[in-house]
Amino acid sequence: MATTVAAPTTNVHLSRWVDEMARMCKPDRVCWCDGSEDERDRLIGEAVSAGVLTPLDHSKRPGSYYSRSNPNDVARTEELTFVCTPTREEAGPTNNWMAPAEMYAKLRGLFDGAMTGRTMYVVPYIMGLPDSPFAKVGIELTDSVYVALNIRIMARMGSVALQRLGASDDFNRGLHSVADCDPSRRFIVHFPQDNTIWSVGSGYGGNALLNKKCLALRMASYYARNEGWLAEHMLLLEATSPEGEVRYLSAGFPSACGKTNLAMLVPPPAFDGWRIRTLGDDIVWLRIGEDGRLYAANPENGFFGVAPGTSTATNPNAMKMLEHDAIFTNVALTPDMDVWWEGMDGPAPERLTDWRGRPWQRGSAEPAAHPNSRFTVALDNNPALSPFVNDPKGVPISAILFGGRRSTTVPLVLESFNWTHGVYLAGTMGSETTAAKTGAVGVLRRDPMANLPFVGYDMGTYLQHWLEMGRRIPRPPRIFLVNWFRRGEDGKFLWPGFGDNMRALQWILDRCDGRVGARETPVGWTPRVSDLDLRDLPARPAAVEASLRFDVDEWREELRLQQEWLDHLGPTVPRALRLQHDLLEESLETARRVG
Ligand code: GTP
Ligand code: SPV
Ligand code: MN
Repeated sequence: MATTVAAPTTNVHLSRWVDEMARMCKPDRVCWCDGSEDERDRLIGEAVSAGVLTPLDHSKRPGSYYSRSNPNDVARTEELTFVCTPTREEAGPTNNWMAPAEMYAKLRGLFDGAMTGRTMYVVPYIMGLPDSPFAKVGIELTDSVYVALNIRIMARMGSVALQRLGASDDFNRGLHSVADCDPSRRFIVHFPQDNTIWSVGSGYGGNALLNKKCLALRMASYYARNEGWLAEHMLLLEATSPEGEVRYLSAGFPSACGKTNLAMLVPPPAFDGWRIRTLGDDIVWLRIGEDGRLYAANPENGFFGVAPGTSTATNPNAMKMLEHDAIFTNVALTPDMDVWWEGMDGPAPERLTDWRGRPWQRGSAEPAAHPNSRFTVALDNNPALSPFVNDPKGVPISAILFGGRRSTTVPLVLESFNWTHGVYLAGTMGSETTAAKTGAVGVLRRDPMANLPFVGYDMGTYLQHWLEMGRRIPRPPRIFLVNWFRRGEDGKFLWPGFGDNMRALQWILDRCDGRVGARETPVGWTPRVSDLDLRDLPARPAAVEASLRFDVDEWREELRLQQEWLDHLGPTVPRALRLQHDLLEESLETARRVG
């Protein structure tokens, strides 16, 4: 039975809830986290003794550790993620649902005694800046020291959160146990009416760090709809032109589709004088500011980024920020205790230990690092962090980008005609699936605003909320679609991507100021080749041309799939989006006839 340590809080709502959860989970010990450095060292010590973390060679990577998860637990499990609103309709057709009472009963069975022999860490945290009126306090009770250490990096964790909470009972109640890590007893469950999240059976990323996808997106989106703001799966960046103009962009791309990389972009040499600085790489909260612009803020305090593909060539800022005080999960280990993953600089070492702990040799058929292997580091590690990341007001955004992985159809960049058209393009956007979630990779699925797995209520209602937000923002940002992943007939990417995405960003910023030309297609504005600055681009002109191409037949098929998607979403889909679909269909037919 739990030996409850005196809680370092006089908040009775909190101490009563912790006692109640401890009575159910029956941990051997309850440990309240204060967020101090002493505590971090102690927790790391516990994690190392338990074999949860392995120290890397601290002469190469000071303060850095390695972690390997259960091979059955390497990505978010969307099929086991539930939104338990009182009615099924509130959760809508894109969320799994069960009646709250039934779900609580089922989960109580799984949590009963789940922490026997373990420590229950009480992890208080804040999403948002501690002095922001919009910040949200959560408490996660977890039997995973890995989770406690990751939240310490990803959020403002410890006493700062208890201070902010005071005597209030307005905090998210998160309960998490890895339990026996059996996928048949794994559930990630949201109860929006109770501000409660229960997650059992997984220790991985978005399944277990309840502050992140669960609170800052699913729960937050539910509250945002009622309160008139947006919680989005987006990066946030600052672009400074050679003339010194500073502008902000946010971009919603699905998991493992390029947010971290775009947020940390280093412009190519031809863009001398341009500077991109990062504010966030995964989650953005957006609110209408007093001056009528849309303001964005990153509620997180760290990065939980995809390792494979990260190199000095693709993302030098990420490589620099990983030099110290990082946790690496499911990458490969070198014989001299450093990390490696596919796509890192240089050839693969001859021998490695793969993400499952097995010996691996160069040329082996299987990857050494899991495709969804990740790093965890603090925002402060980023050498190109915007100073405005700590501004509680957030930053005013000029444009919102949406995009995904599309081997066909979607041009490099497409500007919407207006807000409703932008919401249509984003709300019907498709992307090929990645290793960030369990299941098949490379399957085209619709992913509205890149937020399909993270909207905590009915999707049609969410799209209506986006339309209404447009009406309420006096000076709305422009909406663009981008696609870095179009392929040629040889199956290769047509566009070099990464730093060269600056060329698309420049066009986008110039469009916002009416400074550059475009070609009108039936589905939006695209740049002509001559509208882009392509100096020193490492790509063939024919490939660039192909990446910008609008094809009537591809778009007829796209419109058909978009129609199917709207039908699937059902009666709550806004009428404006159905009418927008019909208008686009009509424009395409005209284009086909007239050429
Ligand atoms: P989550 O953390 O899962 O939400 O993902 P993310 O959107 O931050 O994705 P990230 O930037 O980590 O990129 C995922 C993968 O896409 C990595 O392997 C990158 O190397 C690759 N990638 C990113 N940008 C580009 C690009 O412009 N072109 C190409 N070809 N690949 C890219
Ligand atoms: C994603 O899958 O979109 C991620 C990683 O950013 S996780 O935190 O696991 O959700
Ligand atoms: Mn993400």
